[in-house]
Amino acid sequence: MFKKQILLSARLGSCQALNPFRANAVSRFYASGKAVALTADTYSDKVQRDSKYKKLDEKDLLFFRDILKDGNYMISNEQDLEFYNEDWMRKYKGQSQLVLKPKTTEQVSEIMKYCNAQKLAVVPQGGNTGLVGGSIPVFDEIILSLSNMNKIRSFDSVSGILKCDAGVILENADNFLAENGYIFPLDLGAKGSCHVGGVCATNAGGLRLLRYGSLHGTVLGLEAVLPDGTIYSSIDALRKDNTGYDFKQLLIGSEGTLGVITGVSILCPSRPTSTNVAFLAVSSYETVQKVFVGARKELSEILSAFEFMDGKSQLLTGRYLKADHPIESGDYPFYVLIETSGSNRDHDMEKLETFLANAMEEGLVDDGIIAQDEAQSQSLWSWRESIPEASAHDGGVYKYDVSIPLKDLYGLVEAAETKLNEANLVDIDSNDKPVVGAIGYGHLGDGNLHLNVCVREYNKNIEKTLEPFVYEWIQEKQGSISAEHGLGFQKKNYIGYSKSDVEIKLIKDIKNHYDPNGILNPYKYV
Ligand code: FAD
Ligand code: 2HG
Ligand code: ZN
Repeated sequence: MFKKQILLSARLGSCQALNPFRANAVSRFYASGKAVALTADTYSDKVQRDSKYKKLDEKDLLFFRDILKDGNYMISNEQDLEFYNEDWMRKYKGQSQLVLKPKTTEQVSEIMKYCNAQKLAVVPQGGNTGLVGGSIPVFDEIILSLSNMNKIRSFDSVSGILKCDAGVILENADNFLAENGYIFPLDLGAKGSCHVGGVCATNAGGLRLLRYGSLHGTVLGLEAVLPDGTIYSSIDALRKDNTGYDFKQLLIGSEGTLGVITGVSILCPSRPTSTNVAFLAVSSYETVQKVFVGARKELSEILSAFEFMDGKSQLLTGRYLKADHPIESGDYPFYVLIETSGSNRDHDMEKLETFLANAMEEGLVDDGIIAQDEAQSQSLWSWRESIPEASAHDGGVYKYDVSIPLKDLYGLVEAAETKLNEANLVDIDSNDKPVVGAIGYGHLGDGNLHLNVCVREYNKNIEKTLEPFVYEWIQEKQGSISAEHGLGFQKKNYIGYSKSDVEIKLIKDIKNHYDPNGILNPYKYV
C-alpha cells in the first residue's frame, strides 16, 4: 500500500498544462466548412410550417422598432442572422428573418402581447448552446434573444441569494459570486456562453449536480413573461414558502415553451476554499462503478464531481487538442475525474490520498494523477470539458443524453457501436465511412451517460440506424431519453419512450392552457 501511495504521489508533478479555453465563450467548430442544412429540408418528412402562424411584414417591424426604441436591438440582415439561426452542433438551421434583443422585462411583455395577438411565433434564445435544436427556429419564427438583459440585480451576502437578469452569462455570474466568496450551484462546459435564464429553461445538470443538486432545488424564484404578455414574478420568494402551487417549477425545464424567463433568483453556496482534482485510469466499466461506490463512501461530504470517460472519447479529445493525455503511461479503457470541494486543504487531501491509495491497493485504479494547484485542476477540467467539441470536430455528432440505471449505463455505448458496425458505417481513421465512432462519457455520479456518435457528416442512414433503436434500448432499461439536455426538436417525437400517456396529456394540457395559440417555441418539446 505504502509503495503505491508513493507511486501515486510521484505522479503529482506530471499534470501538464492543457488548453485552458474554459474562460472563453464556448467555441463553435467549423471544421467541415459545410453549410448547415435547413431543418425544414432535412426533416421535411416530420415537420411542416403551420399556416396558422402569421408571416412577418413591414408593419410588424415598425411596431417592434417602436417598442425597442433603437434599430440596433433588431437584427434582420442575413449574415448577422446566421449565428442565431444555426445551433452549436451545426445540425439544425432555422430561417428566421428577425432577432429582437429587448433590454427590459416590460419590452419583452409588449413584444409577447403583440405576437400573441398577431399569431407570430417566437423562439426565446439564450446563449444558443443547447444540444437538442430547441434554441433556434424551425421555420420563420422570430428569435427573442435575452442577451441584452445582462445585469446582476442584487446579491445578499448573508443568505447567498443572487438575483439577476436572465441574459447574464453563467461564467459572469460565477465570477461575480467568486468575488463575494460564493459559487453558482451549477457549472458546465458552455459556461462562457450559456445564460442563467437558459440553464433554468433547460434545467441543465452539469458537472456538480452530485454536490449542489438540481435547479429545481436551488432556484428560489423566477420572473417570466407568459405568451400573452403577462409578467409573472416570484423573484422575491423566500427559501421556505408553502403557499400555493410552485409555478416556477413548471418553467424550469420548459425549454421556452411556456414563458420567457427574464429574471432569476438562486440560492448560492459558499465557495469551497479547498478543491482537489484527480484523474484516474481504470480497466473496466465494472471497476468504474466500484471506484464510485468507494468515492462516495470514503470522500462522502467533500465529493463534488464524479465524471467518467471511455478510452475512445480520450483518443478523440487528444486528437482534437493535439495534446498528450494527462495520464501518459498508456491507453486505458476508462478514465474517471474526481473532484473534492471542502474547506480544509490538509484534511481534504489526506482523505483523497487515502481513498486513492486504497483504490490502488485493491487494484481498482491502474494509474492516476492529482492536480497540484488551481491551474492543473483547471487543465484537467478543461480536458474533460473539451469532449463535446472533440466529438463534433470531424463534421458532426448525434447526441444521446440519457439516464440509465448504473449497472446498464455503458451497455448503450456498446449496443450502439455494434449496431453501427453491423451497418458497416464506422471507421475511426478512414474518411470512406461516415461514422468516426461511438463514445461514452458523462456524469456517472448522476447516472447520466452521454453517448456521442461522432460523424463526418449528418446523414439519414446513420440517423435511421440509431433512432429509434437507441430510444427503444433506453426504454427497455427503464431509463430516460433526456437526462439534462431536454427534448427540443430532436426528441419531440420520442417523448413517449420516457413518459406515459397520462404524463404526456398533462404536459399538453398545461401547454395549451398557458399558450393556447401555440406561439412559444413551436414544433418542439411535446
Ligand atoms: P439556449 O441554447 O439559447 O436555449 C436552450 C433552450 O432554452 C431553448 O429551448 C430556448 O428556447 C430556451 N431558452 C433559453 N433562454 C430562455 C429564456 N430566457 N426563457 C425561456 N426559454 C429560454 N447541458 C447540461 O445540462 N449539462 C452540461 O454539462 C452541459 N454541457 C454543455 C457543454 C457544451 C460545450 C455545450 C455546447 C452545451 C452543454 N450543455 C450542457 C447544454 C445546455 O443545455 C446548455 O449549455 C444550456 O443549458 C443552455 O443555455 P443557453 O443559454 O445557451 O440556452
Ligand atoms: C457535458 O457533460 C455536456 O459535457 C455535453 O452535457 C454532453 O456533448 C455532450 O453530449
Ligand atoms: Zn453533461
